This record gives sequence, structure tokens and C-alpha cells, in this order.
Amino acid sequence: MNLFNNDISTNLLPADGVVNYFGKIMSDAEALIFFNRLFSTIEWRNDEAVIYGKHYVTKRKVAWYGDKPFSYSYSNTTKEALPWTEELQSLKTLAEKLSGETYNSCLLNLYHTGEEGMAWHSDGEKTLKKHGAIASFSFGAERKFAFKHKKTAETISLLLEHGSLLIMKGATQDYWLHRLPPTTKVKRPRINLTFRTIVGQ
Ligand SMILES: O=C(O)CCC(=O)C(=O)O
Ligand SMILES: [Mn+2]
Repeated sequence: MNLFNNDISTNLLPADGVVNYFGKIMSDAEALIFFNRLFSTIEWRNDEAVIYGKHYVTKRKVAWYGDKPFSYSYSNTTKEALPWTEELQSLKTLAEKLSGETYNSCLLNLYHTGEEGMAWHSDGEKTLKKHGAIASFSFGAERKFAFKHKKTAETISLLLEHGSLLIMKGATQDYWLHRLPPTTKVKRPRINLTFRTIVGQ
């Protein structure tokens, strides 16, 4: 467990990728303003997936924004990016400044309670820049986040705090899965934003 590691230069992964946790990068009050604005201004939709021909609708809500109306396909569904809002534009600029990388799109998730989470996956879609950085902001309820190595099954966990930033880069998506485990302990909502780079559109 790596719950309290808050040194941004430390790679949380032992090998095969780079994950830096910046911790809280703004005050709790500022993070609450972002949470409230994102909650009310983002066009939240229930996520849909087609798995083995069966149509699923998740309780978790999602949204997809970007520089252009990029298409994003996963689990056999396609979404078209909406234009940046003021808050997304300023968070994109902040992520670019802190990480030294650029991003052109953002996937957002709204988890109403701890019972909503996200299963093991990696963000290695062909439409994403290979080995491009992913910048992940968290607002609202603090949740555990975990990485699992695809070959060794080694697991690394940390807490994603209100107003925090996590960067995943290099070969991380090739070798590691990540998930947001569900928990009955958390009763409050959380918003997550992952800034990404779409290529070839
Ligand atoms: O909610 C999170 O912290 C992670 C979300 C995630 O992994 C994703 O959107 O691909
Ligand atoms: Mn992901």
C-alpha cells in the first residue's frame, strides 16, 4: 500500500510505467467550487456498454469533451466530444502546467456513492496517443484507486483526495490495469476527470 506517498517525483510503480501523485493541488474550498460547477454544468449521461451483445446502462454518469468533436469508442459505444467549458479549460491548463504534457480531450465520470466504481481496465485504446500522459483530477469523496500488473498481478493502491492530481504516463497502460473499487463506506459523490490525447482525427 502506498497510501500516504505524496512526493510528486516518486514513481508509485516499481517498473513498467510511471505514475506520479501530486496530492491536493488546490485548497479544499477551491476544489469544492470545481465540484459544484462540474456537477451542474457538465452534460452528464448514463454510460452505456454493449458486452457480448447485451446492452448495459451504468448508474455512473459520464461525459466526453475536447478540442474538436472527437469520437471516442469503447465497449462498443461511440461518443462525440463536446466543446470545453470554462472549468474544463482552466483544469486542462493547470494539468498541462503541472505535468509538462499537453492534452486535447477529457473523459469525466460522476460516481454518486461508493457503490459505483470502475472495473479493472487500462486506457490503451488505439485512438489515444501511444504512451501519452493521462492527467486525472479528483473532486468530492476520497476514494481508493488501485493498479495491478498484467503479468505479475502485483497491486499498488493509493487514496485519491479532493482536489488532487494523478498522472499516468510512459508504458503504464501497456503493463498495468487500474480500477476504482466499489465500497459501501463512501456515501458521498465523487467526480473524476481524465485529460487525454486523441490522435488521428
Ligand atoms: O475515477 C477514476 O479515478 C478513474 C477513471 C478511469 O480510470 C477512466 O475514466 O478511465
Ligand atoms: Mn482508466
